[in-house]
Amino acid sequence: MTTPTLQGRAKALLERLDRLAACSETPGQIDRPYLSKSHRSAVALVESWMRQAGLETRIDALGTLVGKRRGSGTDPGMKGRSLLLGSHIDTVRNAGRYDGPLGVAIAIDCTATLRDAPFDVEVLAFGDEEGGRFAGTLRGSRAVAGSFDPRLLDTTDANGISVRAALRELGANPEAWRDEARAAPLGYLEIHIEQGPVLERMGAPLGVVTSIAAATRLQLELRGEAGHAGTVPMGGRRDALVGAADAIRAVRDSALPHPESVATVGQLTVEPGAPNVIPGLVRFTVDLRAPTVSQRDALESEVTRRLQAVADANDLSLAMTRIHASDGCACAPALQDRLDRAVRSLGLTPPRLPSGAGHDAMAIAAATEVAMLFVRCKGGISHNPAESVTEDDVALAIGATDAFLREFAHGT
Ligand code: HGY
Ligand code: MN
Ligand code: MN
Repeated sequence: MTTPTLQGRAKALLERLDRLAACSETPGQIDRPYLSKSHRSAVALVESWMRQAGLETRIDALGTLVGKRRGSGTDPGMKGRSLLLGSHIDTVRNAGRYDGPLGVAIAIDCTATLRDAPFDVEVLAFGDEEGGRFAGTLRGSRAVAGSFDPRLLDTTDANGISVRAALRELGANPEAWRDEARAAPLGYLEIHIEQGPVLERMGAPLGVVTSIAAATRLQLELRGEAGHAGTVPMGGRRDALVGAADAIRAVRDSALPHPESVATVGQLTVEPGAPNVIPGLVRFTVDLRAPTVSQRDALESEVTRRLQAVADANDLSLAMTRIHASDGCACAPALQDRLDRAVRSLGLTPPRLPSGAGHDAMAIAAATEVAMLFVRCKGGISHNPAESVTEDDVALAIGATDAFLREFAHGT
């Protein structure tokens, strides 16, 4: 049997991702929340890929699909030690098909390179990277890193279903969450689309990630007074939606003076939401990112100050809950250099760049050194069905991953 070329592997891999895109809650778009029916069908499909690649598979306590290739056993010092690879297979609403799954599919495809490595290799297909269904994220990767907070099992979705109950429906055993912490992993590699325009602007197919931004996600409530739209004079209304309009602008204005920071209102609901009722309650989210924890915290303080001023000016009450926070992480310099050599072995010179997007690597960094390889995506578009990569760039990503793993395993 001839060894498939990088191009052939990339073509087959992209066809697999096209099939995975059909695993969605919503026909005609990609919408795959953690522990949903579509996540379960995605787990079944990706598990078949893992088994075809000769990996032992299991679903862990937090719903992460794990594909394992055992080491050769030639080095007693490496017994039970794992190199971790992976990314996520859950998605945002109306998502693209590569954010997460591309990294999982490349990791599975490249495990063959580690056939006679002295250590185990595990491919981790995480299911809770995006958040959205349940407040909080990174449950799976935090469990692997040994930093999981079991209270996150009792978070409930909009229908009152808990993470714990949804895990059981997937066939996972959430009570075993402690067992998922890996003892001294050898390292973690995540391949991921850049989700930004930098590589495209530099004409570079691949990039080496230097760090991942710190992030905070807030849930806010502005509460006024519902009333009859026809009878309550404009003066003296306590209209929560007018207040929210001022709040959204205040969030944006908080970030404008800081070019490396971003602030976004992504979700908003209005109650009671009737055309002839003055809105009494608005709930919305704020997503904050900055290169460092101190810059992130300073931005959060500025947003909080401005939102309280908006509430006061509109005679509204403000309630704020931090539903997610990540300190981001630095990618290990030695692994960055190893990735750099791997990409250069293809005749390319990879830029080094930070990631504004969050990744499971942030959580895994609590337990081991992490590295990320970025793949160029068209227009930097992501979290959007127009997300796209080229077969050539995916072939290069596969080649670079093979080279990284070969050097990691054999120093060659
Ligand atoms: O929001 C993020 O940065 C990631 O896509 N979950
Ligand atoms: Mn994403
Ligand atoms: Mn992602």
